[in-house]
Amino acid sequence: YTSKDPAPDASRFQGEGINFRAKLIGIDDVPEARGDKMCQDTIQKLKAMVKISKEHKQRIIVNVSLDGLKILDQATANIDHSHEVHKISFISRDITDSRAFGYIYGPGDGSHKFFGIKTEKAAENLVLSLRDLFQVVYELKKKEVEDAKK
Ligand code: I3P
Repeated sequence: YTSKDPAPDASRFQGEGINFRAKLIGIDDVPEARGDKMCQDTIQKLKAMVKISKEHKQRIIVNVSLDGLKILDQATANIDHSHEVHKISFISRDITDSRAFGYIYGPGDGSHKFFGIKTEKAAENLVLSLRDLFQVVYELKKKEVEDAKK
């Protein structure tokens, strides 16, 4: 992304934002804030654990808004996780599965957690929305800084 590209439409992230139906593959501690290989290994490990457990994955809603990314339980609508944009350090496609992706969240204490997600439709829709959200938040922040200088 460069500043020459048109800024994505911010309005779709305002208010309630956008909801994606998905399932939670799993959550795991990871040592680094970023890394494709680390994410690919972790999502494979989480998928293997789901297989062994023989349990159904939890059905979730992934909500994407200016607040960041929220994971809600589909059955209860309870917000299980809420992750601000600036605490998400990495997004990773699952190269073996077009319906899966993961991201790394850092609460700010130096630890990092990987969230593995299986989307109902192509994961690309959600990944591209997240990329747009990051640009929108970046532009808003930049504008805020510029306005403060005036
Ligand atoms: C899968 C199987 C899994 C299900 C998965 C299906 O079908 O029903 O139990 O995961 O859904 O694709 P198959 O046996 O034909 O491979 P959950 O039980 O965790 O929902 P998914 O594709 O959404 O992961």
